[in-house]
Amino acid sequence: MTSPEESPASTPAPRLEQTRHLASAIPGPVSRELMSRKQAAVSVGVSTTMPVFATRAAGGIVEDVDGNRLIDLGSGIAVTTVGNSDPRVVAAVATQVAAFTHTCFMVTPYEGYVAVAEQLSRLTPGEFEKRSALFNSGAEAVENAVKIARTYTGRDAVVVFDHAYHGRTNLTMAMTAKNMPYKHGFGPFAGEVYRAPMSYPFRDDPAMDGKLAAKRAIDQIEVQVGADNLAAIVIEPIQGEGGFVVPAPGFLAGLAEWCRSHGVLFIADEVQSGFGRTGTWFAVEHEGVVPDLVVSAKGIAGGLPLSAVTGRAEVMDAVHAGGLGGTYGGNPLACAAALAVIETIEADDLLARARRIEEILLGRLRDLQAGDPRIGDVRGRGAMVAAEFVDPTTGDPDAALAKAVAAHAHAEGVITLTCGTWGNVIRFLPPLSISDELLTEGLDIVAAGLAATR
Ligand code: PLZ
Repeated sequence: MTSPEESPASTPAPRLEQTRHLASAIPGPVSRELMSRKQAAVSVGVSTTMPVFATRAAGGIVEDVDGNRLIDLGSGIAVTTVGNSDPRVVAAVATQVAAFTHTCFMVTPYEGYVAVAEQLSRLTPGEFEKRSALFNSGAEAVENAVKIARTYTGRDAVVVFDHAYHGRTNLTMAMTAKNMPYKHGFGPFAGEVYRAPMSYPFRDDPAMDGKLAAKRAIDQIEVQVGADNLAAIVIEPIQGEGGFVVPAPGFLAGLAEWCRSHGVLFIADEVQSGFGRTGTWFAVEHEGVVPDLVVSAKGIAGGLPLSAVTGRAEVMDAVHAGGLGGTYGGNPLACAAALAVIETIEADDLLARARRIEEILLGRLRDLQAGDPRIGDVRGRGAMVAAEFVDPTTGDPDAALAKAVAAHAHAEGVITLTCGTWGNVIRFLPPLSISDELLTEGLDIVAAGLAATR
């Protein structure tokens, strides 16, 4: 691995020291000042996990306006997978921004967009001819995947799952499971979206293996929707906001097989789980499942806004000419960044790095779990790992504990995110560029937070 300090001389080194450092309380005075400006200028609807304002970030560190250096266990919600301001991404974007910033691909196209689509054809699962379309956000790409599936199948209904998160636009709010904060008061929502039971091994009956969980979902879909009305199943292979729920082995394959035999498209929302995060390019690969359409975003472009729908050529080309697009979709800067991200993941073997991070995360969290019954479950793959907190006697979700542990980490300079339907899960999403030392130090602080709440 190349640390930011060792990056090639031809690319600008971020020179951000890779150590945690507390120069002030969290938040410090400059962040406090900015937070009061935020309150006076930014809608209260847009909230922040930590009340500190960033100035620079690289490797495994985010530096704030008060000179604090925070350990990054969040990657801006699974976005800066190759590391923040990775020198190769910076150089690619700098070259592109100096050449041209925008023409609109629908007006005068450019090579970068096509090159990203070619790479997606190569990297997504499935040995068949593929096409892609590029967009700006995860939600926008999920919406477009549904549009494409409806056109191809001539059917309306879409099935999503308990605990699912697919975005905040109208259609994707309908697809997202959790009311607060994502949906509350924002309806009415788009129709023809149906919810099926997810495989959630920690909370399912132990006898409910992947096959049975798939059968449970399929039975409900057949009764409540009917395969003939169903365009697609949309599923996160490992759920993100919903709690890093890893379905039981065989669940995804069971659903995919049923889809195939009923002319229903299987769409993998890999917005959070994709692009190397779990140690493979896409998380469905762990289950040997080949989706008809794959949705990418977040990690694809190292922080520049880019998303994609990639899939079977006959499906993607069922749409009428001009039916897909948008002013900024596949913006040239974002495409340049994505090509550099792909090159970086391959050159630095970041898939192996994600698997090494998995060992560290799972190993440490399982050790903690062995001595602390409040950790009900430890799960995840690669650099997408979580601990679920419960009341040890009842098994009920313990959101207050997750919140207290995260607050302790924040005060000590570790960016830690929570998630889960009940808010009782702490998730670990470090950039793959983090050092073992910083990752271990971050985990030490989380462990100390846990001990402090006993
Ligand atoms: N699908 C699986 O994880 C975004 C949301 C943060 P956008 N997850 C982070 C928040 O509170 O808004 C996400 C996801 C999955 C779709 C999306 C949506 O991606 O790029 O945020 O639109």
